[in-house]
Amino acid sequence: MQRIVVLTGAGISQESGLQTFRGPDGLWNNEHIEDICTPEGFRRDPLRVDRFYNNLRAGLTAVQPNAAHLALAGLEQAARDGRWQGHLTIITQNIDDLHERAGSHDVIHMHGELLRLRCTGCGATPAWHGDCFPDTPCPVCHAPTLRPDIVWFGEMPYHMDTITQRLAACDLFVAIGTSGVVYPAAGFVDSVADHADTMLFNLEARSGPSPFDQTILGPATHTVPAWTQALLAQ
Ligand code: BJW
Repeated sequence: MQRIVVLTGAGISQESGLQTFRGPDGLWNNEHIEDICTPEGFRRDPLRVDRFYNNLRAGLTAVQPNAAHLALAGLEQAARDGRWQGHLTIITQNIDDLHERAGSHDVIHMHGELLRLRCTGCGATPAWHGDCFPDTPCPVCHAPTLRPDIVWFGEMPYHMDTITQRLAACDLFVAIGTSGVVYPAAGFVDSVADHADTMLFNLEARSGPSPFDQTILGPATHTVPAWTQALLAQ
């Protein structure tokens, strides 16, 4: 039985129409990261941060999963049907819901989810599809203490125990559409090097020596379906 862990980044959703973070058309070209993506930025100006994520949340309704998301969901389905003797875990750094909408079930959102809020008062994490503002009451405790349920810089990513276990048990680690600059995700490839093969699917080569055994360059909507089809044909 093959155990595959796939780590996805913003690049897998780029062809669905969502901006990546870095790069020429990156989401952060018009924002200072520290104003938006840190607990300090939210404390300084919660309205600005709420508006930033309200815009992203509204934009999610206009996009659809692409062929790369669908290919990964197809691989998971093939395992359930017995057409593929393996197990696939998706660890995503993305805050969108495109893996789930493509039909994937085993998805770990290590950086949180755009379609959830978190109450810093009572700890509730309600599903949320509309706007949120600093005076929006928590649906559970009614206090105005909601924030985006997103992991900002300096905060501990979610589900690290499960992630560590899945990485330790995998025999193939695949990263798709991620620049490899944000830790701890950027270190996963090194953590599996002694027991798993490693592959990177990315639009462009990263600078410097690669920690991956194999790198496949090109748009994820082409390269990822080609890879899953080859796996299923074995
Ligand atoms: C395509 C494509 C196509 C495009 N097809 N490919 C100094 C050294 C080392 C670490 C640190 C340090 N100082 C601070 C740290 C820690 C810090 C960190 O890593 N900082 C670095 C910037 C230096 N990390 C943290 O603070 C994390 N917490 C933490 O470390 O806690 C302590 C801890 C200790 C021990 C164990 C565990 C934890 C938290 C990080 C939170 C990140 N949150 C964000 C924002 C959430 C969403 C939002 O606000 O909107 O998550 S940051 C942002 O970057 C987002 C992403 O998930 C993350 C990664 O970005 P990603 O996905 O790689 O996107 P891009 O844009 O960078 O790259 C896209 C790639 O796709 C490119 O390569 C393209 O070529 C490619 N591509 N189109 C295929 N069609």
